[in-house]
Amino acid sequence: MGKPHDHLHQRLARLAPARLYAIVDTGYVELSRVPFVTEQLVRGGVDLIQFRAKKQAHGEVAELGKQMRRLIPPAGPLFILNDHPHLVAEIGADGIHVGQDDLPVAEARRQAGEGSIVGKSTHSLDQAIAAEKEGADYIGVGPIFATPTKPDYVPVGPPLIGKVAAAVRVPQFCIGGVNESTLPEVLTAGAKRVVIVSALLKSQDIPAYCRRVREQLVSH
Ligand code: TZP
Ligand code: MG
Repeated sequence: MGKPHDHLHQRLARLAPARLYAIVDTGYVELSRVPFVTEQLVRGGVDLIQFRAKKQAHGEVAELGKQMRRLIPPAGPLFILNDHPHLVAEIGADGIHVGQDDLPVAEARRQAGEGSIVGKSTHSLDQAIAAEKEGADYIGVGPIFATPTKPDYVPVGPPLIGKVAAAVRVPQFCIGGVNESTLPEVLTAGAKRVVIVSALLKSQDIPAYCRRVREQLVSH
């Protein structure tokens, strides 16, 4: 107990059954509402919460991240930071998420702490296979559909989901334009796990939205 390897092992055990991943994205959530939205996602029972603050300065990310950490119970959702691997330990997050243009997985883990989960975004079958080989603990696959949350990306479409599932073992979270209406198509394409950003953040009742999505995820 207490060694980085044990921490990672325990975190991976919590990651394995995860199905629903939410992102607190400051492009949608005013900074003053970050704590409230975090609480609502915890109440909704999401399995992972990522903090994504593309426009905030380092110090602000650290402050908000620490606030979020206090609201996310230790046995609750895994808490993943987007970018800023060197803030993971200070915040007490469980891991780091990197994109294709960010640090390699091993370097991100070294900076975040060896007990940290590392997730990576992928946008093709080749990238998905490469991310697993590189040591990513989970991957994001998308954007499945066109989405204003990531406007510059060409959607990969649902057919990629089955191809990745057949080629990769680490958990795969389908992302991009996923919401309670598009979820049936994503599940039919072979998805078991999803990330939902704007649909959750814009919902008037986040816990209820989470419950409806989980109902679909488990009953498929
Ligand atoms: N990476 C691929 S799509 C995406 C990210 C961060 C955004 C998904 O957001 P939304 O609002 O769920 O479509
Ligand atoms: Mg990044």
